[in-house]
This record gives sequence, C-alpha cells and structure tokens, in this order.
Amino acid sequence: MVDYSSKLFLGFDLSTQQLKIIVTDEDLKPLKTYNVEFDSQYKSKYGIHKGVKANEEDGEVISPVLMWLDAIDYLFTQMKQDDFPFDKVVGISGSGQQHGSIYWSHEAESLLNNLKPNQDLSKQLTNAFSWEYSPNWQDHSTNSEASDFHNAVGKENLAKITGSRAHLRFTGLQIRKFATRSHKSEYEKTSRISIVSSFVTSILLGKIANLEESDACGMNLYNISKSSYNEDLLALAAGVNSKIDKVDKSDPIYEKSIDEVRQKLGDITPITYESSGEISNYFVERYKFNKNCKIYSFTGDNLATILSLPLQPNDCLVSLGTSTTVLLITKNYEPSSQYHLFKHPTMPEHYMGMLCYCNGSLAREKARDEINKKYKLDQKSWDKFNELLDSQKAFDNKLGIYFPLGEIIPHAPAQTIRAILKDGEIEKCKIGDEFKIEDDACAIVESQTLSCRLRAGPMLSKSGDANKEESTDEINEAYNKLIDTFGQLKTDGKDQTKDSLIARPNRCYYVGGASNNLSIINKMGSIFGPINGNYKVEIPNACALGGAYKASWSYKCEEEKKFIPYDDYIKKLFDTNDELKDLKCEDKWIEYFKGVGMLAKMEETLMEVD
Ligand code: ADP
Ligand code: XUL
Repeated sequence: MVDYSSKLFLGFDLSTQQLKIIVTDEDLKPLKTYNVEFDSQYKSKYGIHKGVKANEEDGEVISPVLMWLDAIDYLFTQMKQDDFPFDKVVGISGSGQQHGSIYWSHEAESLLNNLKPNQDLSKQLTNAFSWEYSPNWQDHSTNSEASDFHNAVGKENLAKITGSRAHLRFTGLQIRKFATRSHKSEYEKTSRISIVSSFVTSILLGKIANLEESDACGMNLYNISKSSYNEDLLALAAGVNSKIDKVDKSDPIYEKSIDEVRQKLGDITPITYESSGEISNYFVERYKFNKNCKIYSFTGDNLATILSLPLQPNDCLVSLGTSTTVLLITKNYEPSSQYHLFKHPTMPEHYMGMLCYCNGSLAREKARDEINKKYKLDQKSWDKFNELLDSQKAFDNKLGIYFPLGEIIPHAPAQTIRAILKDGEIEKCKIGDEFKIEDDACAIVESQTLSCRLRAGPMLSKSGDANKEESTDEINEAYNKLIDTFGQLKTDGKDQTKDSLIARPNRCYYVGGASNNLSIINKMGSIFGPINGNYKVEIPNACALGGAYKASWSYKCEEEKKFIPYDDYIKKLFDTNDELKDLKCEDKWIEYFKGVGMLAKMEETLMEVD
C-alpha cells in the first residue's frame, strides 16, 4: 500500500509519446506513477504514429492538441478508479516537450472558464483552438524561416540574443511559418499562443497562463539578457521584419502586427516560486481536488530534468542515450551558436546550458563492432572495448573525430579523422601500425569527452568554485605548456581563455543507456575532473519528477513566505537517494590538457557545413 498520509504533489510530463504523472510526498519521495501511451489509446482516433502525424514530403511533424486533453482526463480517471486521494494534493507542476506552440481561438478563454465537470475536456474545448495541432520538436519544415532568422540578425548574434541560433523546431520560426505561409487565416483567428508547458498550466488553471520564462528561451524570440521580447524577432514571427519582409518600420501595419503578435504571446512571467493560481473548478468537481490546490508554472522537459537531481552551480548532467546531451548549470551567460542557453527555471541569475551531440552511442557502437570483428567476438559485447579502456595507463596522444552522422557540435558533415600527436605536431593518420583499430576505443571516448570539456569550459569559468585545490603552480604549468604547444585555442570560432580552459565542473552525473558502462563513465569522469565527484544515477521519470519537485519547492517557499535557494532545498536528496554515490574515478584532468589542445586544433580542420 502506498503511504498517502503526507501532503502530496503531482509532477506532469507531457512528452511526444505519452503523458505521465508522478506523485511525490513532502520528503521528495516518489510514491506512484501513472502514464498513458498515446499510440496505445489514440492511434485510430487521432491517426497518429509514435504520438505524432508526420508528413515526409514537407518535413512537418505535428501532435493533436485534443489528444493531450483526452490524456489528462484519462489519467485522472485512472487515478480516481485507484481511489487516489486528490484532496491531499497541494501543488502541481510539470514539464512539456519544448518549443511546441498551441494556437488558441478567440472563444478559448470563455470555454476554459465554463467547463462542465460532467463532460470531457476535449469535447468542450474543440472550438478553443484556431488550429487543432501543435508543431512537434521533430518538425523540420521551417528551413526557409531558419534562413530568415539568420539573415535578419546573424547566426552568432541570434545565439547571443536568444541563447540559441535558429533551430527548425524553435517556436518563433514555427509561428512565422504559421502566420505567413501555412495558416494565415488561422493566425488571424488566434487569440493567444501557448507553448506546451504553459498550455498544460492553462488547462489546469482554467485560464490562459503566461509563458514560463525558462521554457520561453526556446523560441528564438526572447532577449535573455534584457528579459524582454526582441522586436526584430517578433517582427519576423509576424512577417513584418524590415530587412526580410521589407516592411518599413514607419508603416502602420508594422506596429499593428508587432502589437498583435506580442498580445498573442502574452507576457512572460519572470522565474518565480509564486503559484499561477488555484486548480480550476472543473478538476475540483470532477475529480475532487482540493480547491486550494496550487498550480505552479510548468516548464520545458530538459529544464525539468535538471530539477530532478540535487544539482548545484557548475554541475553537469551527462545523458548518454542514443545521442549525448549535456545539461549544466551556470552563472555565466556565454552563448554560442553551437549550443543552447536557457534561464534556469528555479535559480534566479542562473542558466542551463545544453549541448546536444548527434554522434554518441551509435558512434561508440560502431567502434566497438570493428574491434569485436577483428577479435571474432560477439558483436554486441562491450568486454573487449572496456578492457581496452580500463587498461590504458595514460593519455597516449591519439584522438579521433568520429562522426558517422553529420554532427551538431561542431556543426559538420559526417566524417572520420584519426590523428597522433608527435613532438607537438598533429599528424592525421589511417588505421595501421601506429593507430590501431584497438586505439579507437580510448580515442572515441576521450574525444567525445574532450569536446564537451571544451564547450563547457566557457560556461563553467568563474561561475562557481570552478577550481580544485591543486596548487596554482601545477595549473599554471599545465596551462603554459598547453599554450606553448598549441598557441591560442579557439572553439567554434571563439577564443578560449585561461579561465575557460582551467574551469572544472563541480559534480558530474551520468544517466542514460551507456551510463551502465562503468569503463566508459570512469574514463569520462577522469577527463572532466569534477571537483566534487562523479555520480551515476538512474532517474527513469526525471521530467515528471522535476515537475513535482518544482511544485514542492514552490509550495514550501510560499508557506515560509521567503525564497529558499532551490539547490539548498533539493540537496536533501543526498540523504534519501541511495544511488548518489561518488564513482571515485581517477583524476586525470591535468594530464588531459594535452588532449584539450589536440582536439581543439583537429576541429579547426573539419569540413564545414552551411
Ligand atoms: P535513448 O536515448 O534512445 O532513450 P538509452 O538511454 O536507452 O536510449 O541508450 C541507448 C544506448 O545506450 C544504446 O545505443 C547503447 O549503445 C548504449 N548502451 C546501453 N548499454 C550500454 C553498455 N553497457 N555499454 C555501452 N553502451 C551502452
Ligand atoms: C530540446 C528539444 C527536445 C524536446 C523533447 O530542445 O527539442 O529535447 O524538448 O521533448
């Protein structure tokens, strides 16, 4: 029997393929999870496959919005059948897939306000949308809009303003496509635009909620440093940009269109612990929620993920799934067109950096397969690969660029380059006597880790306590040697500084499929060299859990009428989560300065795209 005696919190996760709700108690303990997979329930009703409708011809990938409403009623009904004590829930928050936009009709507000508890949400809200779909993050139908955004303000400058260069899935590009190309008349009929996170907040509140600030950073519209919309970008979304659409700023249509899009998007609420309001009467009457149950703004799924762990400034969460994603917390706003920065959802003056690599596990699997082939071993076994990783005593001056697929960071087409460092010179080479196929095992894990280290450095530098207590002499010596050998280092066109090269993470956490391989994560940990340890964790419901924790932290702050630093609040997880044990990796951070220089120089020779 689940112990529901405490006050309860709910964390939602509305992702591409399912809706999940997790129940937690006051001690951050997960008590129960409910989920509904869209394909298993709604395949025929909504004509979806893997949660979406995809059109291969134009790259459009969309999700039916009414399906999400059905999923909410479905899960609450399941919980009701389980006699779930809805009246004990004091706070709800959660996460949504990032970037997706929802287009509300002019009737939406009044329909939301007058929901009848005896009818399903989807039935009553059919007319609440000017378009009944939401572009999914996998959508790639906005190439022309991406060029427009870059041509309007410049790629690097767009990243500087909004935290990211133009990405096909980002909301601003999607709105431009909607307003100027695909759905002009629906755009006219749109009263408000939500993103997935604020959409769920709105449904639970029974009124259209403002955009949540950290998730709003995934739109390519918001000026992060100024905490306000960027007018040139709003003009692009509305199709009246002076440079691209040739609409003169003095033309009345310009101001009218900017006002309209601003109104549709609405205000962006700065990061806060304050609730957005109480749960709508619909849920109180239909499911017997307590009418005082607070709704706290939902956020994006990656942003919620970092809330699920006791992360502190300069911590890195390394997700080793099919692709590699690194999420890190920083005080530095150091944007780059190669990665993303968002405001942190609960820590004011902090940001979440997000590095997304395409070539992660699959590239490692390819190297493993070649080695196994040579030794006539079972293709799927990691034993030989791991033995090679474990037996390496020191960095042996061999690295590689292993991109079987075109890469995002650095933006480059598919290619493989192997090289050896000899007397300070980098020599490219092929598999042979000097660089054996076995060397790929260490070289790929080292190169992938060094690439993250190069990009994380500028974000971590001076952001927290980013140096270990080794003697300054030791660091200076390693740094001077690095510069003597390689000269000024650049990453993605920007100079690295001494501070960025000597910045260490605070802690590193590893999740995802390949984190089950201790040889891989030990090697990675020894290169990252975090000050306070490497941790392997399992967080199967991370986004939902992060949502529930956001609700419980917000509730606590409201109860105590003061801001409690999120990292202080969440650190009690160290006492309750037995998984949080230091991996005790060997620290080879200084030794890998050489690798840092070598990879940076090798990257300068990559074939470019764009
Ligand atoms: P997804 O990102 O699709 O959710 P997972 O997090 O399950 O995927 O990660 C899948 C990947 O993890 C696989 O491609 C596989 O190469 C890798 N993986 C799983 N177990 C191991 C292991 N023991 N050693 C190395 N890699 C592994
Ligand atoms: C992030 C992104 C994806 C979605 C997945 O930029 O597009 O991670 O958030 O749900």
